Amino acid sequence: SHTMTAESYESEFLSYMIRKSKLVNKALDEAVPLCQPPVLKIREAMRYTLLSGGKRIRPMLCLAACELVGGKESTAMPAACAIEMIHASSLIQDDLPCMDDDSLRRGKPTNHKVFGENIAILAVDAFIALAIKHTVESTSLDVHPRRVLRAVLEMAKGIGTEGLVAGQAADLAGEGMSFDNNEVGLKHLEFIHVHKTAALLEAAAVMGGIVGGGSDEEIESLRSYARCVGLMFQVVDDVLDVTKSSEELGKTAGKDLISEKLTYPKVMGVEKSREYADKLNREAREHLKTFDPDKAAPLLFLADYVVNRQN
Ligand code: GRG
Repeated sequence: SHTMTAESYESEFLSYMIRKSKLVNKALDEAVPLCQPPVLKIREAMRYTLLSGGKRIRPMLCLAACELVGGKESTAMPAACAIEMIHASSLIQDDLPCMDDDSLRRGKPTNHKVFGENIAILAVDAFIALAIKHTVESTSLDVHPRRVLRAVLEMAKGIGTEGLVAGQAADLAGEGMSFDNNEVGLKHLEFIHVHKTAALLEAAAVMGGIVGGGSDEEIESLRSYARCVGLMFQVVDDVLDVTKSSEELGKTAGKDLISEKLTYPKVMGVEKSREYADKLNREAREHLKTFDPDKAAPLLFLADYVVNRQN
C-alpha cells in the first residue's frame, strides 16, 4: 500500500515472486508424472527440462494477469503451466544439432545430449500436446468454454507461424546475412524478438486475462504491456551479453564469446540500447495505467525486474 517504503515494497514483491514460482514448480511437477515404459523415457526427458530451474517469468505473468482482472490464481495455473511447457519445448528444439546445436542450457547438458535426439523431439511433441490438453482439461472446471477456446487460440498463435516458429524462421533466414543498413537490421531484429520472445510472453498475459474473466479492453491492455516487456527482455538480454562477454573476454579470450549474431548493441550501441529498454519499460507501464495501481503493482514490478536483471 501507499505507506510502504520502496525497499519494503521491493522485498514484498520478491517474496511474492518466490511464493508464486514455488506454486508453479509444484503444479508443473504434478502435470508430468512419471509412468511405465515405453513412455517413461519421454516423461523423464520432459521433466528434465521443465523442472530444471527456469525463472518462470511466463507463468508469473499469466497468474498476475489473471489476478489483475479479478480472477483467482488457481484458475490461471493450468494456463501458466501450459505456457511454461511450450517454453520448455521451444528450448529443447532450439538446442538441437539442426538448430543452434547447443550442449549446455541453464548450466546443464541440453536435453538431446542426455536423452538423444529422437527422445528430445518426442518430448517436444508431447509438450505441445500436453499444453493443449492441460489447459482444456483443467481450466474447463471453472472457466466458461468460450474463454477456454479463446485461451487455447492465443496459445496456438503464440506457438506457430504467427509466433515462435516465425521468430525462429526469421532467425534462420538472417544467418550469414550482413545488415550494413541499420534500419533493415533493426527491423529484422525486432521481428525476430517480437516473435521469438514477446509472442509467448504475450500469450501468457493474455491467457491469464482471458481465464480470469477480463474485459476485451483489459485483455488488449495486457497484450500491449506484455509485448513491450517481451521486446524489452530481449534488448536487456543483448546488452547483458555484450557486457558479460567483454568482462569474461579479459579472462578467457574465447572466440565463442564474440558472437556473430545481430544484437541491439551491434545495431544501436550499448548506451542507446539501454535507453531503448527504459523507453519500453515506460511504455509497458503506460499500458497498465487504466488499472488500479495497487492491483497492477506485481506486473509493474515484473517489468522493473526484467529491465534491471543482471543475468
Ligand atoms: C514451439 C517447439 C516449438 C518451437 C518453435 C525452436 C523454435 C521454434 C523457437 C525457439 C524459440 C526460442 C528458444 C526463443 C528464445 C526465448 C528466450 C528469451 C529464452 C530465454 O528465456 P528465459 O530467460 O529462460 O525466460 P529461463 O531459463 O529463465 O526459462
